[in-house]
Amino acid sequence: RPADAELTEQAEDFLLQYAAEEEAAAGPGDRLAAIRAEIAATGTYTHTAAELAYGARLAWRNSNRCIGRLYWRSLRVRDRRHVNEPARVALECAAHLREATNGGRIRPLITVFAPDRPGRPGPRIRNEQLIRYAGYGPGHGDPSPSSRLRSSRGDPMNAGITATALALGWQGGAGTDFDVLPLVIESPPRLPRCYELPPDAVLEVSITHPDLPDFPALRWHAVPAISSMCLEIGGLCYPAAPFNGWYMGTEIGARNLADADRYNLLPVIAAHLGLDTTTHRSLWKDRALVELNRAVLHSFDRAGVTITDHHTESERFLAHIEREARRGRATSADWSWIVPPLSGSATPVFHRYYDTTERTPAYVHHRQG
Ligand code: HEM
Ligand code: NRG
Repeated sequence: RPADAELTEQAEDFLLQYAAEEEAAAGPGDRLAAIRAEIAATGTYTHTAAELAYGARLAWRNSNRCIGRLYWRSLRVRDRRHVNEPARVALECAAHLREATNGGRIRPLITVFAPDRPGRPGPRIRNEQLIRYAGYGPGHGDPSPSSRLRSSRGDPMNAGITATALALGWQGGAGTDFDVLPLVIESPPRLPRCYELPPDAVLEVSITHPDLPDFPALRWHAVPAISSMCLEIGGLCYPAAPFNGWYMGTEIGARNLADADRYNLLPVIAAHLGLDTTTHRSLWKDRALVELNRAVLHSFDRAGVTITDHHTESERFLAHIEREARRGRATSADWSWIVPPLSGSATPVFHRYYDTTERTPAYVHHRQG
């Protein structure tokens, strides 16, 4: 079958890279023969635990959009390939979050669930991240304007998954701006179901400003855990493989809370700062952005939750590129994702170009359910 030939080729590419980089790996000859036989017999093959772990780390190293790649070797891997059943996937996601959160000292971690096999797709997590806030259109819930930030509620980016959860019978949404969504998990051909995350699996940080009292009542979750990307290694696809590192402050302060189509808080912060919002020339958006980002970093630090800032992380990323080069490896990157959304030109990652070659293993966005 041509599909088998392609899979065999991708498996060989991965195995050769693994053998070349990991001294521990024996010559790949026997292993390759075994993989060829397994593919001929079953149409697929099975990674060893060590291959899986190395593949997950390589996929991080190959993530051109990620500025945090200096620590790619430190990724911890939870091998849960035997887990397929949605309720157990949900339990393992909660366990992942507890282990990753680690009381605030966040650990980069991935949990890998069952792969797609011929005629037997693996489970899928419909949520974009394990922890996300519901988004409701105008008209939902408590109409009293005093208790709300804006006319619509929550995170507009998650309106779709919120509607899905509500349609599946989710009742948990209190209607605040920060309702943690349930996991929506599906193990085809069964229909998706909702699973509420236990509160002890979700650490959140209240946002306060270091020197402005009565800052608006904001919060954000401690762990960014992307759950909608497939992990591809050697031609195999792991559709449910949630992974996390820690936040860079700008992700929250310059995008999630600031974007006009997200929490849209710059006008609120500017009013709090007493800035003139009638003219662009007061740079009220810029000043509000800086104060919001100071508040995010200050609050995570005060709560003892790992977070990085864009200046530090930019320097680390260039150190990563140099370290990789010393090992004879080129690092590709996507400038438009690497340059931080605040003070780009004040960081060293701005002032250069990057090669954009894409490599595998990789984390990839597949069809959205
Ligand atoms: C993207 C930082 C860990 C894989 C990003 C982005 C940032 C970032 C700032 C851009 C996000 C955006 O603009 O929305 C970090 C930091 C980490 C970390 C500070 C701390 C350890 C990880 C880990 C993995 C990973 C552990 C995988 C194992 C990715 C991928 C993307 C990305 C695949 C692109 C996501 C997409 O296409 O939507 N990272 N990251 N990162 N990161 Fe990292
Ligand atoms: N911007 C998204 C998160 C994307 C990935 N960022 C990380 N990943 N830091 C947000 O929620 O704001 N990570 O694995 O640490």
